[in-house]
This record gives sequence, structure tokens and C-alpha cells, in this order.
Amino acid sequence: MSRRVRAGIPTAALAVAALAGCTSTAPATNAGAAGGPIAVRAADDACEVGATEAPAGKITFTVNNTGSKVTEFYLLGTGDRIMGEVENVGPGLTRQLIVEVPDGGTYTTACKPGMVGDGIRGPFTVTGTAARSVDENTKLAEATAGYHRYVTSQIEALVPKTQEFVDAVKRQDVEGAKALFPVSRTYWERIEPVAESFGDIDPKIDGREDDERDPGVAFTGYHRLEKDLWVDGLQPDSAAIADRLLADIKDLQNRVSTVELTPVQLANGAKELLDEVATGKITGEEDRYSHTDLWDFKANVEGSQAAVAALRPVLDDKDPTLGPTLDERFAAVDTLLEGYRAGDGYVLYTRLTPDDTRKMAEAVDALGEPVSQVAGVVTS
Ligand SMILES: [Cu+2]
Repeated sequence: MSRRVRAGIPTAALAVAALAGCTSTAPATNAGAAGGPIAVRAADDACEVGATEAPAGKITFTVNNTGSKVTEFYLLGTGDRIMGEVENVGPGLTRQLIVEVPDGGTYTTACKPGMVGDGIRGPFTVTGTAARSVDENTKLAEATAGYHRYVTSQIEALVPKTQEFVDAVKRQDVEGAKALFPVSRTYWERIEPVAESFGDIDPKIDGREDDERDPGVAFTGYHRLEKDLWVDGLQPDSAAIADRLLADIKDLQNRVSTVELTPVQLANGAKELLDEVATGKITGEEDRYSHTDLWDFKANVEGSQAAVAALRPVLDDKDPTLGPTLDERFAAVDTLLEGYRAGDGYVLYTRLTPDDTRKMAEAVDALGEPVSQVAGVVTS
């Protein structure tokens, strides 16, 4: 996940959007209504959305980055719930975002140049209501139900494993906690797009020290404890931070039990996980104190594979050539990662050479291409 969307600063963002002329210049065209893709011009200081209204159902955005920084685009619901996002859009590149929005109402678009901060935001109206694709296609319903079971099973493993990690921190067993850190995160990293979709949980559990935070919001979660364990030593409040981590994970568990997933969210999540690998693991950015990035890398790929596998019956119906290509590319990444195994885990990121990370980036890019087609196929 890129640097987080912070809840609770919509007014400032609207001001920024107004400044950037996002809301004022956006023509009330009916590109959305015509079902055609809505063009988004994402610049370093502007976010021009080709239409600020679209009928409920499948909404497609084509996000063209006209700026000089890597960017991302979001469609946000109430409380900054992420309805859909496309990230890691390099300068000059165009990426497509398909979102299923069955319920009419007021949403928010946000471009995030440099992938930091709240983004340049604007209102977006969805009119009417639409049947949920899962109600119209049993295979899609089975896909989301199957993936929901997968997410639930990961969380049911995440809670007790995080409990073990928290207990080790609280009894000041530094070596025990260090060993549990990457293992407990595996279950989290496999399902991160689902956690992220809640908007406020991900920054608390997986935020980085240098993320932008609202005043008074502390650096908490896994990476705070990672820094305590590997850099600063356990602190007087480490036990409280550990308790807070477990409470946030249990909050996630509660929310996931009732979350409604759409098939296109599974497809977008599969691609987001690979973007995660590209921006956070292959760069060593995520686990910068422990250098356990390859554990997360593997978990992200496994989570992506699980989302694609849930959609496979639909993919095979609609494009029988895509599935075998995906199998091949996933297998290539798995084989590559096997080469970096050490005991039950992986070599530390600090052991990787530029040649290693280049090979990893190429394999993940080669996988990302067919994975980015899944959303278009399952919604076709
Ligand atoms: Cu993460």
C-alpha cells in the first residue's frame, strides 16, 4: 500500500481540489452515463476528472499521469472507504480502474501525486442503483464468497500469531519477537487490499515512520515495533503499542466479518498486491529495520494468487487463454523467490544485489501485466 489516505481532512482536500481547479474545471459531461471510460488527467498539482457523475454499476476510469511523479487514483466512499484504486501509475503512463458501485450517492475522487498525503479530491455523484454482479452471475457470487472465506481464514491465523508476537514483546523476549515479526505479518500482507479498503485501519497497523500523519496521531503498529526491536530497543510504551496492534487487528477481524466484496475488488486487489511488491518490497522500503521484505513479498504474491484463483472459473469462461498465462507467470515468480530461501524464511533484503532486485522487478512486472487484465475480463 502506498502512503495512506488520511481520514478526516476532506475540507482541506476540497480546498486543495478547488485550488487545483479539480472541482471547478470538471465539466459535467456524461461520459460516465454513456458507459464509456471517464478520463482522469492526473498532474502534479491537478486532478481533472472527465465527469463528476455516473450511473450506478460498473464505472471505468482511465487515469493518465501527465505529471512528473508516480501517482495513484482513488474512488472513495463514506469514511474514506476505498471503493477502488489504481496505484503506481508512472509519469506519462495510463492505467485503467474499473469499480463496481451498486449504490448511488456521493463519493470522492482523489489523485495522489507522489503517492503521499490526502490527494487532490473532488466530489463524484453516482446516480440510481444497480444490481450487484454477484446477484446476476452465480460464478461471480461463488468467487467472492470463496475469497471471503480465504480472507477470514487468514485473519483467523493472523490474530493468534499476532498474539504470540505481542506476548513476546511484552515479556521483552527480543529474539522471540524478532522471529515472530515476519511470520505474523504474512497473514496480514496476503489480504492487505481488503484491510486497506477500510481506509483507517491500514495506517495504524502497517504505517511507516515517515508517513504523513494528522497532528497528534502516533506512529504505531508493526513497523513501530520493528524499529523498537531492531534499532531503538524496547521502549517504555512498547507493550502498549503491542496491545494496540492486537486491538487494531481484532477490529479488522470484526469489520471483515461483514464486509461486502465485489468481484472487481478481488481483481483490483490482486494487482494492488503486486504493486505493493514493486513499490515496497523490491525497494526494501517496507521492512527497513528488519530487512524481512522477502517474507512480505511472498505473502503479497500468495494473496494475489488467491484472489485470481477465486475468479478463475469466471476467467476460464470469458477468456480461456488468460488463466494459463497467469499460472505460468505466478510459477516464474515463485521459482525465483525459492532461490532466496534461508531455513524456514528468506535471506535478508540487505543480502540482495542490484541484479537480484532487477530480476525480481522484471518477474513481477511480467506477472502484473496479465493480472491487470483480470478486472476487465471479469466485468465484461
Ligand atoms: Cu504492508
